[in-house]
Amino acid sequence: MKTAIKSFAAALALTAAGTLAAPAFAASMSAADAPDPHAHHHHMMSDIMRSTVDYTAPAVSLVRADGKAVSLVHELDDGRPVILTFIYTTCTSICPMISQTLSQLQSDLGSERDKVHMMSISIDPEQDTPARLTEYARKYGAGPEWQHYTGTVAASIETQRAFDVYRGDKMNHNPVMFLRAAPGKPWLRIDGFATVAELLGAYHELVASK
Ligand SMILES: [Cu+2]
Repeated sequence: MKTAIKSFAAALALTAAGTLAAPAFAASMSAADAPDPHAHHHHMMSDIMRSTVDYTAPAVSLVRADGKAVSLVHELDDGRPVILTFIYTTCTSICPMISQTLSQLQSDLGSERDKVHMMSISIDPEQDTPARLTEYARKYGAGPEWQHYTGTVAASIETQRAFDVYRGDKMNHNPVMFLRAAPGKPWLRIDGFATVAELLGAYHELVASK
């Protein structure tokens, strides 16, 4: 499953970069998928893996895109449901899709968006200065409920490790989203490219069961 997601993400990355045409992408799928002309669409919809996990956020300080030094735990535990992900601004494959999904999610949440806290933490903090993150946030139309964070390399790695997303090199990262209804509740981890509808559904489920 993990391997399937990884190779799919890699193929998608190449497609997004325009270096692989659609037929090559189809050829990269397994033989079983090959006859299905909608193979990649099918995978877009279903290749996610949901798990419920108990992660403990480390006591690290991060720097928010507004330049303020903040405690990660404090940012997570302000009482609002949290939707958390990890990105870096120069990524040309996975992160633009994740950020576009979150951007659309904001719109689809409607008035509920004021009750949620969306957090994107940089896995490339040396490049991703607060100014860069501010520009990135603007590019995706991030509202006041969607914050971007950077900090020291050590703080970023410690955070990535705590959420089991650290893969050594930023180029090896995978698409993943974390949702939590309230402080003290477990996290719902969604590996793969969750659609806006899937995220919205998961969010409503979590909040309803709070
Ligand atoms: Cu990325």
